[in-house]
Amino acid sequence: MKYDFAAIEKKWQDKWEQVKPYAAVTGDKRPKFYGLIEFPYPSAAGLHVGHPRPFTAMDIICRKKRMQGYNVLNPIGFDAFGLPTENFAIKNHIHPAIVTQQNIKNFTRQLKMLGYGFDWDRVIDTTDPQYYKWTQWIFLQLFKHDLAYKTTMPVNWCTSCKCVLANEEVVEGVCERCGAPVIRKEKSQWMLRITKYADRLIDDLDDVDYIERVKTQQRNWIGRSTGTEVTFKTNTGDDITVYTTRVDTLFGVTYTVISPEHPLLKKWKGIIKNWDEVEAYQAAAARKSDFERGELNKDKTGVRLDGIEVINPATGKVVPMFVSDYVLMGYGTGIVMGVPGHDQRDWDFAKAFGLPIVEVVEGGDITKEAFTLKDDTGIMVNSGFLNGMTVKEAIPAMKKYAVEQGWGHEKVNYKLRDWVFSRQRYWGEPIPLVNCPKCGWVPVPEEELPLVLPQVDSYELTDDGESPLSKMTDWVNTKCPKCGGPAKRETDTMPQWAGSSWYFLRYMDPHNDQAPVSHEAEQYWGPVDWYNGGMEHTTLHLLYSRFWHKFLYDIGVVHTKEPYAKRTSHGMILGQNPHYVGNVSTQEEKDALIAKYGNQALRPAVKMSKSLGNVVNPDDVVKAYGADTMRLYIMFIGDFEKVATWSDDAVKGCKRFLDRVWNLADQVTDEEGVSEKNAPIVHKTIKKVTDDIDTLKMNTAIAALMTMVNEFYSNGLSRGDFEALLLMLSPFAPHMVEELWEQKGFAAKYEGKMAMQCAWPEYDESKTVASSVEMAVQVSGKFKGTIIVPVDSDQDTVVEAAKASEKVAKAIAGMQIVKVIHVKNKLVNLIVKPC
Ligand code: ANZ
Ligand code: ZN
Repeated sequence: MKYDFAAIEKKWQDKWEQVKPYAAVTGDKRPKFYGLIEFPYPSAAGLHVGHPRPFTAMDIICRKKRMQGYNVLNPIGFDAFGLPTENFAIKNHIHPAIVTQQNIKNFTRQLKMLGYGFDWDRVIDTTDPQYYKWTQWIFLQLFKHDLAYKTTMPVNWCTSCKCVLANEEVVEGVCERCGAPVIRKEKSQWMLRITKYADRLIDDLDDVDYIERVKTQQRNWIGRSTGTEVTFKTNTGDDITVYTTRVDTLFGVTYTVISPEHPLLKKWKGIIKNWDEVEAYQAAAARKSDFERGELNKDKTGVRLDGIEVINPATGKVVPMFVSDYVLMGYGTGIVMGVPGHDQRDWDFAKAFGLPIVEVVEGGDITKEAFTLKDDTGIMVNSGFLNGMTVKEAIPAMKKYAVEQGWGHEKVNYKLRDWVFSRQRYWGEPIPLVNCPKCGWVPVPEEELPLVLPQVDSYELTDDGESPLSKMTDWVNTKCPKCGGPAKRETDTMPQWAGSSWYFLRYMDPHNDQAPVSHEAEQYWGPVDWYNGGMEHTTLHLLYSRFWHKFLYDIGVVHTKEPYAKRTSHGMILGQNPHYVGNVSTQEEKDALIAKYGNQALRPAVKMSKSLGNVVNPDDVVKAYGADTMRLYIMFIGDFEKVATWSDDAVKGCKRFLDRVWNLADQVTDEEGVSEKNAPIVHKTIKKVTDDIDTLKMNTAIAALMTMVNEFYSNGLSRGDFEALLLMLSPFAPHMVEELWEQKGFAAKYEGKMAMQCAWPEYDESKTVASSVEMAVQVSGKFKGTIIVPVDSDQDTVVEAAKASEKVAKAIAGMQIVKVIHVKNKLVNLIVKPC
């Protein structure tokens, strides 16, 4: 019989649609497992080949858990508000709601096509009023708890999207979405006080199982720093305060710097003799982004404030003051003490302005660069009572002294800013507040939620940067819910991050119209046991949703402090680079590519993009090879957390493996149970696959299954051997497995149960002991992977096994083997030369 994957996949998907084997049951007695992936944004382009990587991995984890007896919640939904849909709608004159529904339909088709075991009765859509009713409700609770406020502030403004961006959405000075420059603009904005949760967002990381780089990125983003505020006297009548983490270096201060935006400058206008120069400098700084200003290795600019004198409180010495844009107004006090001997930016500045550089910590060569180590290597010098101490000792000693003298105190600062929460766009949740001339901001009564987005004639951008809703006077003009007088609705909408800040709770109880989630459902399912998602969301979505969850904990909606017990992250899938120098053979052609594409031509793989024509569409892959092959390949492609490159040839290799499994069915004998001959490989493979799935090593799990199949081919196999293979392969290639399971009579044996409904196979440690061994294979000394062979195999067997591995076959194609180095049970090295 032929492996007709298209018919088989359709047959089983239809069956799953009917019997719903993936339904999660709230309150069930089995232990629960909640596996979550980041829900997709339903773009017009459909599922990207990057989606199946995390989706398939979590699907495999959940399928195995189900077979291990867990009550599994593996949900899916759509994060559907946001700019791309709105822009598409504007361009094509279709309502964004219609565009969204079309896109969701297409995504749903594709997700079902890939055979994912989602609970389809729990699908959520953030643009559904029954969903965003609760997003609005949570916002109102934040407002009522004084965690939402409106303020005029300089915000990041994308010149192309004509929209405010959160700090997290500005990447290296440009808009994360469109790449246009981001400038500073004064605007009135709704803000959320995420900074109130800064300490908890850092400290509670100790209680969760996140991969280390996610924790580190979150800690750095929040940027908690413990230092000292030191007050300096000046000749202006005003004292100034600086923030420093190196109060030990106070004897090395040779100047001070104030930020161009600092309000004291204006106050000192009459005292500063070169005011014109200062004003011109302020204007120039306003045009730069914080990113540009904070960059290291950048030429330092600034202006000395003529007429201003500052007195170092530790030494009594007078030092000058400068204005420079490397000091940001939004951090610390907006004024710093310059210690060029021990801070690189200060060193660069001192060099540029010919200022003295004084050594106060011995250990480096400050004529070449600042000496910045703050461990025990540095010893204090030129620093009065601190001399001879290490930096570690000097910091607390100086802090104590400053406190005693009354000009210093300890201070904790954070890099984290409050979250800019409003957007001047149409396709988002309306902010449910009314502005009354008498009562101020008044919440829309909760029983009137959802506050539904009104139909507008045009959701085009407005030139004044106001939301398109502001043009809907019928909607805007309303009555004050408090006093009944005339009032106006807020016309800004929420950012896309709102709906995704709590969606994992809604999956627990998606149809509840009384609460975002019932206590019963939340107590049963919370917290999420395992959440996988992209690294790019670490400082955005992950931080925002942890903040909302902590707030919901504080008001008694949820019972856990943290939403996700475990967080992992996957690497991106890259496409082949069509302009790669390796694709051409002559030097002229290579040079031409380098001339045209620069460094880009040197990379074999690049991000997939329409313009490069290297985008892989999951539809095409499934059509050509089937969903099971696609699933297998995307897991076999490489280490899960690393970047991987798509290869059509390797897809074919996975298809060949499934063909081999299919054909193996004909060789199964009538012997029941695991055969004696295969027992070691079966038990070993069960152990390996079980462990590997738990640790996201899907690629090595698949390799182990491939090895097992090879052994079955050489040893022959019993029904028990085949049954173990099918059960283990079931999470990876569920369609094919169910078909073979049924055809070979296993369904009949287990009361009509599908393989996925049967128990995950168990292994017996004592039976795993090596009858086979893993050996390293080299070709001319280069490592080409490993093979599994029977213990003490002779050289011929080993060489044959090595040649059968794809990597080796590729490496020796067109070569002849001139010598074999064989170290029993350890290594085989095939020395080759061209034929
Ligand atoms: C003197 C000094 C000496 C500093 C030294 C460092 C090394 P973190 O750790 O990130 O909190 N700083 C303070 N406010 C600033 C602002 N608004 N803009 C730019 N830089 C600012 O960094 C704290 C250090 O960053 C502070 O400690 C200050 O420089 C600088 F050998 O003070 B330090
Ligand atoms: Zn009122």
